[in-house]
Amino acid sequence: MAILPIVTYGHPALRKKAERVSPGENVRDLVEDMFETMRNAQGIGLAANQVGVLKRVIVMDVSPMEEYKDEKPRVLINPEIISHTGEWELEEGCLSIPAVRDVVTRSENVHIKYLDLDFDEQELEAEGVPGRVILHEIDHLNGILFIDHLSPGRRKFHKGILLDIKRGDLDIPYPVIGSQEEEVRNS
Ligand code: GNR
Ligand code: NI
Repeated sequence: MAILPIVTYGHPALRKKAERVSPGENVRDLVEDMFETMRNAQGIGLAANQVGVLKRVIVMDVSPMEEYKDEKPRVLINPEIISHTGEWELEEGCLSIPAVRDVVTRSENVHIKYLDLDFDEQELEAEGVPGRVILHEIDHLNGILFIDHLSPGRRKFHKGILLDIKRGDLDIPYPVIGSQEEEVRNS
């Protein structure tokens, strides 16, 4: 078990499309580390891109929220959206973009299929916050961040803090790898 550093805004892994996991591949250790990393950072979802691993793996646990305290932790491997309906606005945040929060409009209900840790196919219909987290995390697997859904005006509003994150000038209360470290390593 290990807490992995979370990659922050500006790191190339956040802009890459993660690859499907092939059945039989061992992702158990990765999943365990992702849960530990997510909980240490007090997040309710995490996509593998956020720990620099380009595989289509998501962990989520919304049970810290009073309204969802009975929800079980979930592992979603190779998730696919079957259908989605409705529309609602919710303020989102992202462990890779700390200190930025803004309202995003997404579908309200989402029907997905995915593989569980035993590579058995599962289906899930989610709404509310669980549905929201699923859509946020599937975006990550496709290299998309929640700020991409904001209007140009709202993005401009966050420009300063985004630059701070990229420069590594922000104090973040959990282990991270910024774009700086990546540049150093590649040079
Ligand atoms: O912890 C998180 N909270 C959250 C709140 C509203 C919408 C989405 C999220 S996911 C986020 C953790 C994260 O960055 N996952 O990628
Ligand atoms: Ni996120």
